[in-house]
Amino acid sequence: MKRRDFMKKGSAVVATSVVGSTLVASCGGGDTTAPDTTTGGTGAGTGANPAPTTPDPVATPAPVPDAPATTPAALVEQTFYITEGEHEMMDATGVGTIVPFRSFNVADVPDTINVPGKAIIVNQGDTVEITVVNRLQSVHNFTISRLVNDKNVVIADTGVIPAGETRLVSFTANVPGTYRYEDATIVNNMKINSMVGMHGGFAVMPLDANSGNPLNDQLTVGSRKFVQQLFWVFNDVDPNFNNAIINGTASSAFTPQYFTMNGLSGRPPAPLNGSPASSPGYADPTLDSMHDPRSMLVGALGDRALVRCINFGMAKHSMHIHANHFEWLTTDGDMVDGMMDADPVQTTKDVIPLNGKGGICDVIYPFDAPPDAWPIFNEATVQLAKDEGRKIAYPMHFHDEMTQSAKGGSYLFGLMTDVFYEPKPKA
Ligand SMILES: [Cu+2]
Repeated sequence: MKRRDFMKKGSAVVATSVVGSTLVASCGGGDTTAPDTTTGGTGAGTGANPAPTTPDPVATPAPVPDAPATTPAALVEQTFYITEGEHEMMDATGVGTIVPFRSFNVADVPDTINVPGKAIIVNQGDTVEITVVNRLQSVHNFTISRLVNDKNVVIADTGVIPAGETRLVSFTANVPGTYRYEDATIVNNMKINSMVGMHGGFAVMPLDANSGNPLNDQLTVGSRKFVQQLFWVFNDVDPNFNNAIINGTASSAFTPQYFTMNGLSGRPPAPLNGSPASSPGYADPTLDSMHDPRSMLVGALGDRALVRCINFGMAKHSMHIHANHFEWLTTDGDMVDGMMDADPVQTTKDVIPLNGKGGICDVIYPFDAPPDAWPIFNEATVQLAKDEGRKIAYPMHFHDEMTQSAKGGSYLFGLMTDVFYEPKPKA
C-alpha cells in the first residue's frame, strides 16, 4: 500500500486534531516546539464534545504493580488465572472491532482478561511464588525470562499446565533488571499464546551492598536515579490471528492491525469522520492509552521516571518522545555505553530502538525543562497552566508509521501516550 493510501482514511482526524498538529509540527524538526497546552488537547478531559462511553464488560486493565517490600528477603506471592475474553479495538469509523485474547488474569472470573498481566516488582533476594491456575481447555505454561547478550535466560518455568490444572513455581530473584513473563509455547516459530495476550512485565530491584536493604531508586547499583517507575508493555495485534489461535486453528499468517501499549491504543479527542463526537472511549483511563495511569508519565520539574519497556509484538519499533530525550540505560539486557556515567549526555536519545519478539529496554524520562523551548519553560510556566486549567502534555509515540494507525489507516488510533508536567508540590 502506498503511503498516501495508507494515511488517507484518517485524514479528517489529522486536520482537526490537536494531537495531530503536535505530532506533525515537531516530529520532523526535533523537540523544540512549545508544549501543547490547549484545552481539549491530548491530556484535557474538558473538550467541547462529551466523551461517549463504550460498553466493554470483559477487558479489565490489570492493577498497577504493588511497591516492592522495603525490607530484604520478603516472600512475594501472586496467583494468575489463565482466561479468555474480549477487548474492543477502536478506529476512526467509531465502530469498534471485538478481538479475543488470552491472559494471565489476577481475578478468577471467567471471560475476563488482563492484557498485559499485572506487572510484578520484587527485590533481589526475595522468594517469589507464582501460582498459575489454568481455567481453559487448552494447555499452557508460565515462564519468566530476560535477555543476556541476545540469549534468552529463563529464571522460572511452571512446565506444562494441563487444562483445568494448577502449577506453582517458586524461585529466588537473584539478578536486578527487567524481565518478561509469558506463555512460551512455540508453534510455527511463533509464541502463539504470548502473542494473543499471555504476557506481562517482571522486575527485580537491587540491594545495597553495605546495608543489605533494597534500593528503590536505581535500576542496578550505582546507575542514575529515579523517583518513579512504570512498565510499557507493547504488542502488535492481528484480530484474524487471535481468532484462529483461540479457536484452535494453527495460523502462521500475521498482519497486525492494532498497536498497543499496556493493552490500549489512542482514542483521540478530535471529531470522527462524519461524527460530531470524540472517539468512543476518549479520556476513559480503561480504554484510552493517553489517559491510562499505567502508561502516562506524570511528574514535576526535576522528577525522573524509569520506564521498563517490553515489546511482545512481532515487529521492531522506534520509541519516540517529545519535550526531552530519554536516558537510554539498557537494551536486551546489555548496558548502553555511558549508562553508569553521572552525566547522561552520551545516552540521551529522542528515538530508541526496541526489538520485537520480546525485546526489552530500560530508559529514564527526565522531567526537565524542554531544552530549546520558547518562551522559556520553568516552574512558573507549569503553575500558570495549572492556574488557568490547562494541561501541559507532550506525546510519546512510536516513530514507525504503521503503529500510529489502527485497522490499516486510522491515524491517531495507534500506539501513543502522553507526558504531563504538574506543578511541584508546595513545601
Ligand atoms: Cu512525535
